[in-house]
Amino acid sequence: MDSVSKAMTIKYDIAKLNNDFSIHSEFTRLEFITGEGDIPVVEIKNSQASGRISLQGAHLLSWVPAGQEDVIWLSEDATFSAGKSVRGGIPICWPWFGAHENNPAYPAHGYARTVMWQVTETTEIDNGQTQICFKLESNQLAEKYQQMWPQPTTAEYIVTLGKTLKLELITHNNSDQAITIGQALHTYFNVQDISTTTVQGLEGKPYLDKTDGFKRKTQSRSVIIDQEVDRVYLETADDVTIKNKQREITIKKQGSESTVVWNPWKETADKMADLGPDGYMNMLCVESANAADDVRLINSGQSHKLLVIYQC
Ligand code: TA6
Repeated sequence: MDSVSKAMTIKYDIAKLNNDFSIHSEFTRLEFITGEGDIPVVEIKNSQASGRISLQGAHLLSWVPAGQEDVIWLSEDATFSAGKSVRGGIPICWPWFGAHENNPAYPAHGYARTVMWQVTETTEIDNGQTQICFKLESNQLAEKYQQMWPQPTTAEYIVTLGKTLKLELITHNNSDQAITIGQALHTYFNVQDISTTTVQGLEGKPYLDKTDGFKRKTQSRSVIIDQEVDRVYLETADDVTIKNKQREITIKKQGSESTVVWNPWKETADKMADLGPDGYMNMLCVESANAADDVRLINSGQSHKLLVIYQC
């Protein structure tokens, strides 16, 4: 199949996706549309919340609990095109976090955020929430990705959207050897005003400071953002809360003992093409991760689950 026919298949798959997975009930509407850049997007609305997820990267773009502002920040200058990650939302960093260990030419944060994921199931849950499941089979991807990650591995991503947002990222090692994965749900939170925002729950924790040559430091009190912050906090299995005048967002997690906090601040943001004018003032990434010494070894035939719940 040539590239033109392939692109057309993606477009016409919308009808099949709706045929197989759409939900139209009294309380739930789940529908696939062709989004910007011809990339399929699933739109969900139920009695508790609404949301949007791009099938490229299984990238959640919006989560709006009823009566609230979007909890997720999406840059007004975000671009949507095949094979390119989107600035904002919840990029899935997988199967490595940050720079690749041995090959600097491989994409930062892995490739999962730039490839199409398959939808496997949609469900209306009794309590009014909606669940959608995605899958990525590493050995069904283009050759270049299989060269980067030759071990047959399946990633499953289960999104349960309601007044809380539950995200489960499960990695199955289908190969006959152990694998080591790094990952993160690189969530951009909509904080509206960074100057009044703090992150609580990281007090006393060690962190690696990327802005200072990855020096190991200790967080004394709650985190405030008044300069570029790019840190991997270690030993962080407990809840973290983002607080400001508008609201509190609590992050609960399992299968993760590292937490990345990132805000590029003005100078770095100005060098980025897609963060938007003063975008850094409205966003904060707090990422539930398996990064640095928290990467996970998965034995042959075994799985690892990263589970995160956001509540506000
Ligand atoms: O998670 C923090 C971080 O790794 C930062 O160092 C910063 O580069 C950011 O992610 C964004 O990365 P991206 O590859 O999306 O431009």
